Amino acid sequence: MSEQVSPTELRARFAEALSTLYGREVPAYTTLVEVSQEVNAEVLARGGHDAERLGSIERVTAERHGAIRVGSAHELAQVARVFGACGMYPVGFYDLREARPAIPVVSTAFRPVDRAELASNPFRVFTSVLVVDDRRFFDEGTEAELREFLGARTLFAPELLELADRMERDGTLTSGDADRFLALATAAFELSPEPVDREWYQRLEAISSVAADIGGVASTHINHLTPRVLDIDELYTRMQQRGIEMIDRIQGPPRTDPGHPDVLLRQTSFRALAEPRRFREPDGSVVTGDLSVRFGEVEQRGVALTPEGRELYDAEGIGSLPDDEAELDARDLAYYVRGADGGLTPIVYEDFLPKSAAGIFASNLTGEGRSDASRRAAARDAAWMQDVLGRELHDPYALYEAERREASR
Ligand code: OOG
Ligand code: NI
Repeated sequence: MSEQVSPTELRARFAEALSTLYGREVPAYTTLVEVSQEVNAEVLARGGHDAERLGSIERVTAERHGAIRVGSAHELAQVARVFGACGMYPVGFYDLREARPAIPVVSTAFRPVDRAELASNPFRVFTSVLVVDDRRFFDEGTEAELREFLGARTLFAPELLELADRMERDGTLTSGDADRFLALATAAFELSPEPVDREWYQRLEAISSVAADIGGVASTHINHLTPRVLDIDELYTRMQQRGIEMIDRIQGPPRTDPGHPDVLLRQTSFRALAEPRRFREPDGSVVTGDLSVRFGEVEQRGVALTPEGRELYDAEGIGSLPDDEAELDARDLAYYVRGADGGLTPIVYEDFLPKSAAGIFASNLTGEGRSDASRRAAARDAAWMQDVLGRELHDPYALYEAERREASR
């Protein structure tokens, strides 16, 4: 019998394959990974066991999140099958159209949902889908053109989807099939050499550079791949020292003082680097130009907040939360598991923050874009997304609750 591959192993290998691909495509990413690992080793040496309260060093070293953007409900449903094969399921609904500047997408994150799976490999992908019928961005003519363009492209080969479905059905693939899955899935997220139609791309870019990145090209690509670091302030300084210009701030809660708990998620990024791309000009000729759409990002994760904790944080800022873990737990503001000895272990925040995501998108725009708030919005919500995905859209709070309940039994 040939060797078998599990969804867990497939996920770890997929994350690694994308990391190799992205490092080849965006060399500054490799620097970011190196600096993250350097900082993590130092935090570990300094903090010992405490440094691993939010995840083992093995987990954190392998940990990545990616971001991808697709054009239609049909493409989103296919993405769900590819990630489903890797034990990654949709969690949460994010509406980036509410951001300033507004981005014409809604999003979810595919990730493992059980603690053991997260510990084995926590790979997650923030996935956005263009809202082509939102009149604040696209008039009827542009919507029709977008639908036609997106309807004519194929992001995922039928063979890839067939292998994905087999993995979901059987819970295993032969090693040969797993290799094939990985080759096809990784290639699906590679930057395409296919020429970009200059006129079409620029027309979309005037509305939103994210719309152009999605609907202006015939394939998709990872937009960024993000390592996890245990001290993002230290990383920020070191990247600047290496001559990599970071965006002006760290998104999310400010740094906490030593001994105080890290909460939620802190992120920072460096700007899109211009990458050579081929363009088809209106006269039919093909020339080389460049586009700046991809970038580097790094994250630091802290304890997950309960709905009450999150409400306080969103309304009043980090200062409104107690900086003592026992009190965060006693007032049910953050998720902790109480051990037999009474000690608290934080449940790490595994999701994203809409405000920070908006900041990450914004740091990556080539212009403000153009939208008309007086026109009709398209209805999109978690129920819409669940329907399109054809599978449960998990509520992040329900997952944290369940985890706390089970671990405390
Ligand atoms: C996604 C931006 C959001 C994050 O880490 O919050 C994101 C994108 O640029 O496609 O990745
Ligand atoms: Ni990101």
